[in-house]
Amino acid sequence: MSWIESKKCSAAEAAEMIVDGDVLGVSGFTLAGYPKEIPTALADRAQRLHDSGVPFKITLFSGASTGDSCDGALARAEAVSFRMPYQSNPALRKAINAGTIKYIDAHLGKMGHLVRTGAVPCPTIAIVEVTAILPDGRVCLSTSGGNSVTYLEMAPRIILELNTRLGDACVGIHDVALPELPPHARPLPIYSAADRVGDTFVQVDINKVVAIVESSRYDEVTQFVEPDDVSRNIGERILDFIRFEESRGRLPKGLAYQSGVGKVANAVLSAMAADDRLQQIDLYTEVIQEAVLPLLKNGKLGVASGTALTLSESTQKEFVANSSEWKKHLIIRQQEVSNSPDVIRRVGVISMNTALEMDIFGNVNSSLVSGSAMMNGIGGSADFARNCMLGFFMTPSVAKNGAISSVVPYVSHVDHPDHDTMIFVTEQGLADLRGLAAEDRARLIIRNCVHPDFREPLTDFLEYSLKHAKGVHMPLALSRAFEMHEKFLETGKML
Ligand code: 0RQ
Repeated sequence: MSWIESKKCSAAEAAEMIVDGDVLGVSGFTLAGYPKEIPTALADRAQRLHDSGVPFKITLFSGASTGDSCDGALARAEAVSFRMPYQSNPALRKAINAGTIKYIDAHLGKMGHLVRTGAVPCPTIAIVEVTAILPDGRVCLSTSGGNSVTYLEMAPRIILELNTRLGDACVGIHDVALPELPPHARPLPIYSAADRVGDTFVQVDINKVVAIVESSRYDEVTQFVEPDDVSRNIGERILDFIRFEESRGRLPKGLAYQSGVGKVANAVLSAMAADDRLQQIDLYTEVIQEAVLPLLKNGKLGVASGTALTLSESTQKEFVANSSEWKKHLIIRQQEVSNSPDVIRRVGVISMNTALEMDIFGNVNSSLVSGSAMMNGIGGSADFARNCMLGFFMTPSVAKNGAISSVVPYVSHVDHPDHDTMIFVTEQGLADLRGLAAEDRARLIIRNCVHPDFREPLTDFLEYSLKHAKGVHMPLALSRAFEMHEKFLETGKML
């Protein structure tokens, strides 16, 4: 019997190999390419142990968010004590905000580096979804690169979830390489989104493989929803601005695009696909999401380089059916590479990410509602925002049917400081903050981006601050910085 056949077992048997206190390094990034059968079986096992009074919790490291059969199932079974570096699951989010799961949201480009340098615990077991295992121990990763290579290299034990649903569709899309560690690390020679520097397969030490579990489950990604008017409006403003910058000679041809998660990010990609004036473009991004497909189908996509291919079930089937054509346009990298500051600067990226809230001075909060309740995390947005050539933060000007202004006097949590932000966009308009001092930034943001209902209170705050703040360089009156947030917490409305 081959070593591969000898390691095959059921998900329940593999789950028995995981012990209380294990640190799991799982594949998966933005709902793509995570193990499904094993975490579900592990959640069942944890539930049974808890029912009989036996404690059982694990630490869960991933690339980014995983689907409900991993993050959701384990959170509902109360099987997770600690989670890094990104999530978007409602059950997990609830436990994080209730304080029953400790969570650190980290820059996604840095997570692998933290593990490789010993700054966070080394995974005791890697659980990675693959689509092929070769007799010599090489494996083909599935729909995400994430931190899978790091976890496979670092963990002393490996469980492979061999998913057959994708056939050989993923063979050839991966570019398997990691940056060298300092000191004196040499650069990865990636100069454009299309450059490949690594191998297609990952070499695994077969002596570390303790189990192989077969699966045919799809990534749990919801169906793409067409953009609403507000999102479409924001997308069109961004494209108009890019054209304006190009016409002034301030943007060289050939920059690649990065687009974040969420409905507004999808709308921008849809607007690009529909724009007749847009020539072929490359993406150097992290999530290659469904909205990229119209670009591919109408011949506008050169190469999309990312670390995850996040597709709904029906589109995963389409990918399998057309993989030989799609593969010409797709490169999946490890997230230390897709989100590498060094590479992002060299390639030259136009970056577009969504904010929860922005302030009149240029700071952005992407992660914490009212400064304390975790939404998803910072994700890779800062890897791109700080290192891009041109960076947009976008959001509808109001949330919760107008009860909340997305532009506030001062953000309740800073993910992206004013030093890292360039252009704010809402459906009201766009503010180019580059080269503007604090008071000028504030006046432009209030004039161009704020919903009419909130322009007066924000102007009032600015005028008060100019009179009462300790200095006028950054006119921020501390006593009133959070009065809109406090009002919302007290009454459910910021006004
Ligand atoms: O709540 O679902 O209860 O209605 O926040 O907001 O408008 O649906 O926006 O889906 O585009 O997500 C920032 C969360 C936006 C996302 C965020 C409420 C709003 C709604 C969601 P409901 P929308 P989207 C690449 C880059 C950080 C990571 C990142 C995100 C819910 O884009 O996680 O950029 N970004 N990664 O009602 C209170 C406010 C609010 C608010 C909106 N000011 N206060 N609630 N909401 N604004 C990918 C990766 O890194 C993996």
